Parts: sequence; structure tokens; C-alpha cells
Amino acid sequence: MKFYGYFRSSSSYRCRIAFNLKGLDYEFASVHLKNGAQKTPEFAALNPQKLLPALITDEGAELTQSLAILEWLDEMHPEPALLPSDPLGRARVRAFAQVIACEIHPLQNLRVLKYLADQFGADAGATTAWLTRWLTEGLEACEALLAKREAETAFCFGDTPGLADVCLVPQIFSAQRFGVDVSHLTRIAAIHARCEALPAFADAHPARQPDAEP
Ligand SMILES: N[C@@H](CCC(=O)N[C@@H](CS)C(=O)NCC(=O)O)C(=O)O
Repeated sequence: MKFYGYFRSSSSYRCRIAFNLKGLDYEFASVHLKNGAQKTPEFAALNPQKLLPALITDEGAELTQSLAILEWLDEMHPEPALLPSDPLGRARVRAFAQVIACEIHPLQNLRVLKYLADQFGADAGATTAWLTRWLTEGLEACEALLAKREAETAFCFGDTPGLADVCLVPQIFSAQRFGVDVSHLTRIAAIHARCEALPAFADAHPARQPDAEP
């Protein structure tokens, strides 16, 4: 497999955690987002959205969108499972993951922040206010979903990490990077600490990637 990612990209980070949990090797191609490498014709031919991550399978199939990649990985390499075995459980885990991937993350994306600055003159203070608004509201909803679980579990929806945890940890990294304080979300904080203690999560951290920059 060839994986196109970037150390600081949180959707790439999700996939790295899943590769590690499942013990899968891959060739890594770094796409330097800050330098605009995602906009080259070569990368746009792979992902017309000009977004990371992208994956080329051993058979040469091209995949994009981290949630689609994660579910494909889970179907191809079922152990350990990222999704519960029951339909209701799967719907709950997917809903949690989609709060992050579909509602929070798009509003913090590089191209969105750049557009806010370039087209609407958002300065650092306005950008921080924007990020704080959407990350706090979204993660508070995640905390509330965790509070609604029938039982408190070590990870988001079970005793082992799954798709929800794979999405949560990179989102907390982003909150910390953008200086958004979510320490009042105690269930999330406890789960985050448990995940970070696992090598699969620790080794996927942006600071530990070959293309990491200060
Ligand atoms: N929903 C997409 C989001 C992809 C995405 O927004 N990726 C970011 C990095 S985390 C990106 O490539 N941004 C480049 C840009 O904004 O120009 C997914 O989950 O894969």
C-alpha cells in the first residue's frame, strides 16, 4: 500500500492509528500541505479534491476520504475490529466519528482558514474565535454522546479502541495545536489519555512522523 499523508493532517493521523492498530505496513509519501503540494496536477489526478489522505492499494486501486479508507481497512483486515458487531453499535460509533469528521474537522481545515483570512480579512484573533467556537461546540457534543452511553467503557464505545477513538485523538491534537481548551470534557480527557498510552496511537502522533517539522 502507498499512503499519501502529512504529519500534521488529522485525517492522515486517523489512518496512521488504524494502520498501527491492525499492524499494517505501508509506503509513505509525504504531501507538504503548507507548501501546497496537494494542489499539484500529479496529486490532483489521485485525489480531485486536492485533500489528504489518499491510499493506493496493493492492487493499484485509489482511495480517498479517511472514513472510507478506515472502513475499507476494517473490511480487508477485520482484526482488531474498528466497528462493533451489532448494527446499533455501528450506527452509534459512526455517528460519533461523523461529528468529528463531517462537522468539526471541515471548519478547521487549512483551505477554510486561508479563505477566511484571504477573502474576509480574518486576523489571528478572529481565526482563534472561529476555531474555538466550532471545536468547542463539536467536542462538547461528543462528550454528551459519551455521557449517554449505557455503560462507561475504557474507550469511546468499548473496552478496545475503535473508529470513534481513531477520530477523537487527532481532533484533540488539533484542539491543542490551535490552543482551544477542552480540558473541561472529562470523559474525552480520560479516553484520550488511555489511547495515548497505547503504542498504536503514540507512534501515529504527528511529532513522530518522518516528515515532522517543529
Ligand atoms: N473529509 C476528508 C477531509 C480531508 C481534508 O480536509 N484533509 C486536509 C488535511 S487534514 C487537507 O488535505 N487539507 C488541505 C487544504 O486544505 O488545502 C477526509 O476525512 O479525508
